[in-house]
Amino acid sequence: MEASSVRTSDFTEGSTSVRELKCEQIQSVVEDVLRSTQFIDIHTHLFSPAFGKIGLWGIDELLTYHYLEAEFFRSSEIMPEAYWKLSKRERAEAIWKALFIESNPISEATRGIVAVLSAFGLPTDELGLKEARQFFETQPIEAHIRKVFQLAGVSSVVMTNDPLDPEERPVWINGGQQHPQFHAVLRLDRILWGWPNHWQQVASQGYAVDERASGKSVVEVRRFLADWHKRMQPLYVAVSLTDAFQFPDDSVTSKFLTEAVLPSCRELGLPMSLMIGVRRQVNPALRLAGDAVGRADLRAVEHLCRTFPENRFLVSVLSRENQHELCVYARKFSNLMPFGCWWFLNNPSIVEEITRERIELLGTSFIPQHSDARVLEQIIYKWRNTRLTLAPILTKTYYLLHNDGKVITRQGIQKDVNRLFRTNFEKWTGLHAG
Ligand code: RAT
Ligand code: ZN
Repeated sequence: MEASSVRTSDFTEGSTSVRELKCEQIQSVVEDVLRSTQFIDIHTHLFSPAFGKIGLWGIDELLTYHYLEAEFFRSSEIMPEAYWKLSKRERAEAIWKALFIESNPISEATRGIVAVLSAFGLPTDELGLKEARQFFETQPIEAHIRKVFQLAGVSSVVMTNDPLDPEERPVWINGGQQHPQFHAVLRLDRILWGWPNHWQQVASQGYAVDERASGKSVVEVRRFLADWHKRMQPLYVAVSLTDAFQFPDDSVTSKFLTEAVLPSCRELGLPMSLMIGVRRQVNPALRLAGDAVGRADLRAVEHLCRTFPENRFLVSVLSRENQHELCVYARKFSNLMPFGCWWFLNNPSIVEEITRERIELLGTSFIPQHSDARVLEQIIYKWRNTRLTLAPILTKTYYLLHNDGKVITRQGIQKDVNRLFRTNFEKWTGLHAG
């Protein structure tokens, strides 16, 4: 990389003295800033200890992650029907054998297991599973969480909290959770697209709703949201939507979004997160691993951002083909915050492509990544990989800027990394720094 100059000098900015970086210093400073900055993980499926056994952690949970189950069926003779009859331990053993002993774990999800084991100094060879079980069984959960967060370089994580989940609901009803490193999110899939199968649950909580979402249903859903807002103190409201999502149309989803959820978000000051592009259960035999992806019509996002300028939207799209449009829409609507490289996109080659494009079109006004972790220790490898992928992208960005004639400083790089991985989210949600 040619730099236009190799000037280096100290100067003052406000009252602080800053040092201009030489071109050849940029890479190591970028790496150091990424390493030392604590990120906020804005979307996970993790739970604080208050939720008991629904908070997943340890080697058997790591091995039976649905990303690995999908890969397992490609490398094993065991058919899904037989697999689901096995116990969790037996499933983990089958996956360990097929993906780690009989094959080299070179895929993104399998490499993640290797990285987690080695982060704890555990063997990654044949003995790995046995030793890992012994190790994880003896970890006290609170101290283990602290260690995992420290290894992952995250200060806090955002959960996914469904008020209609029968396992979660009792925890919230009995006082909820106060863990400072776990933030709540009000997830509304069962209401926004699963209404025909779930309205009775809302009714059984004392709200006058009906199957057709008619009569007092809208007003009552707003009352439901206000009550759950009080209980959970969520940072935002969220829903995952299929590639067929349209807005506006004559569905219950459109009706509830327009008349209940978005007005409540405005009143309560909450952003709305839309994760768009899943094709649910293309292979139901694989259960959670049976979902796929489809290209969505992002005119729905255009309509939402234009029609509701006072709502803030956090948007992640699953299809690679939708990424460019999402960036263009973000240039049109300042109430749209693109975030994350989700699920099938969370691979270095695709993260690189998407992140470069976002920087080129949006500067630092987006949130590059979330982990989507379902098992606690996954945040270690997911954030490690994000930092590894981001370092050359940011380095190249500052090389180019340096060549254009701008003075590059550590402080400037730190400000950008803070904005990408912390303050965009803090400002959007009102989360206080810390
Ligand atoms: O990435 C995943 O684990 C998916 O199964 C989904 O949970 C997705 O992240 C979602 O939040 O709907
Ligand atoms: Zn998720």
